[in-house]
Amino acid sequence: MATSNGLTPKQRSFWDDNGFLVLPSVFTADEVLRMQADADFILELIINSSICNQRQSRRLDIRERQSGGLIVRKIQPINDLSLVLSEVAEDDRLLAPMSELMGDQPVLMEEKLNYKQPVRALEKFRVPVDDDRFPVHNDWAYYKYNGYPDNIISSAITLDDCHPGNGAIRVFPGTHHQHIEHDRVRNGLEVPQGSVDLSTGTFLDAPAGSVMFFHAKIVHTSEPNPTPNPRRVMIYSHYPQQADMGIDIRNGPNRLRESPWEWEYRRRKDAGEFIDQFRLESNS
Ligand SMILES: O=C(O)CCC(=O)C(=O)O
Ligand SMILES: [Fe+2]
Repeated sequence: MATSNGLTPKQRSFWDDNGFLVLPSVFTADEVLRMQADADFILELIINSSICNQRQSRRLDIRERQSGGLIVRKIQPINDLSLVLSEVAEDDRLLAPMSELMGDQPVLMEEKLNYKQPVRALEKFRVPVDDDRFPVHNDWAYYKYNGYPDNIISSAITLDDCHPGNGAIRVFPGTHHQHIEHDRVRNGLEVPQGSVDLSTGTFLDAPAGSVMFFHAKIVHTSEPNPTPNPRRVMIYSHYPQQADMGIDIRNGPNRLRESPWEWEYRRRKDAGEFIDQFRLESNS
């Protein structure tokens, strides 16, 4: 039987035990198309404005694959660039179950769009030879430096079908019960070797439009996406209102730093002084 906000007792106890919960196909095919279109818009905007301004946007995480070619790992933050995606952050289909799991009103803390999207060679980018994996970590290892509480909930919305073959997120159930101190590694922070059994884990294996809620302390990772197609996941993180942490303390400064460069690009483009050099082949 569903509770008032729609989660069943079974779903709630699954969350308590495991630290994550997947709700398949929450968003309709039309809504997914609109989110994909805005993901494309943001990708073209950030790459073209980086080329136009001859400086790489701080929003853009792009790497050169060992096998050659560039891959966009993520763009962060993004809500100030998309009405569709900023509205999803407030959607009741996210907030109602989340407030039930959190026991408080969720407040948006930050958001990112993890693309894992190969892009055609652009000589303009001098980027490290690396890949699009995410180390074995929990997100609170990062958030705690800003004094955030450890009961933040993130929601990962699949914009493409996700499966073990395209670099899907893999979570390690139950690891949210006890925080593991992380080591610094090349790509950020990682749990020490041997602290989590890497032969285990549950893949976010779900069609586009699904939602996975995950606890800030649950350990997770993802392997590179070996396919030629994007593996896009939109991730919003909300903190409990009682923490009263203000607005966007981790990413606010980068929005302010990047916005004038994006406007400069738009003005030069509108004036015919700059022609876009990057176009996605088709709007997916
Ligand atoms: O998108 C993924 O595969 C994992 C992302 C992740 O763990 C993060 O952005 O913190
Ligand atoms: Fe993460």
